[in-house]
Amino acid sequence: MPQFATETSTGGAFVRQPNRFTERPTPESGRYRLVVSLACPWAHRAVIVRGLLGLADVISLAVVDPIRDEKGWRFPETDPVLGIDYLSEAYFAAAPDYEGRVTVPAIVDTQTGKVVTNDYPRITLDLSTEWREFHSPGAPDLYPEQSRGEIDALIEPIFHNVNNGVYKAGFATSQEAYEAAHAALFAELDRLDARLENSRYLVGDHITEVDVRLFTTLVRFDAVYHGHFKCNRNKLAEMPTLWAYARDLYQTPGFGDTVDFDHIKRHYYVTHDQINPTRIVPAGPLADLWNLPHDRG
Ligand SMILES: N[C@@H](CCC(=O)N[C@@H](CS)C(=O)NCC(=O)O)C(=O)O
Repeated sequence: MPQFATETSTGGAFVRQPNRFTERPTPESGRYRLVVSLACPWAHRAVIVRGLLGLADVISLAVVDPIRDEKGWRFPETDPVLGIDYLSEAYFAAAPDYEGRVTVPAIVDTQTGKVVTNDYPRITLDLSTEWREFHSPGAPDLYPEQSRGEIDALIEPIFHNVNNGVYKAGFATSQEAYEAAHAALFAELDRLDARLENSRYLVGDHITEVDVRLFTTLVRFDAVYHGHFKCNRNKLAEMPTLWAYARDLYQTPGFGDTVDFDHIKRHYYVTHDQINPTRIVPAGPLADLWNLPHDRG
């Protein structure tokens, strides 16, 4: 029987499983379905990039229920396009012996019903570079060739210290592992805060892939990571530059309109029994704060 293990811990330190499905879909309009949870920061990247590039009519979107049950990610109703109730069905269609975790985001081939890729870092880069012929006119270049070195150099520490860093803090089962993750996280946020004092975005004058990747963690920070994952040296709202930067992105079309705080909070607080056994979902913070003026630009 396949296991639906949640994130694992080794020696007290959180270890993320490698992505199993790494095929790269050949771009074709109407063929693929992007399956996401609006709670998930890795899936959220793909939702934002798909929207910014104008691919909404090219790749359809399916949103799972934010609470995984014992069979994993479930569609609120049988998915009208794929005709399945659980995302795992698309994984097993591709690999009947699959024993890894069934994760979002996943791209499913609507012709075969099989998952093609759950390789989340590749998915967004491919949407930018391989799906260009389907981008809407005037779509932003989120991964411009001349800036790739700089973008990649930032993606790396942001992944380890921030995107995955919050999970390392939250899922640590030893004090040392937690403290190491917490320290690395805030050291990185301090560096980013300083970097953003003199520039609106992380690289150049335009939004790029790395802004999207940082945003999906920042937008969850005060609602979830600060309390639930104990990332609490301070709140995002107490780091003026980073907080204004995050609000600036939030107020940019294609960002804030993809954020679902209800899914985000219910997923984390209800799903991680070891961390929050009561499953109480906190009432705050106020989502309205995200619409405060940011004075950047
Ligand atoms: N596929 C990646 C990243 C995506 C990921 O972790 N997604 C989470 C939601 S945020 C998920 O689907 N978890 C399902 C599970 O652990 O069973 C991984 O395995 O590390």
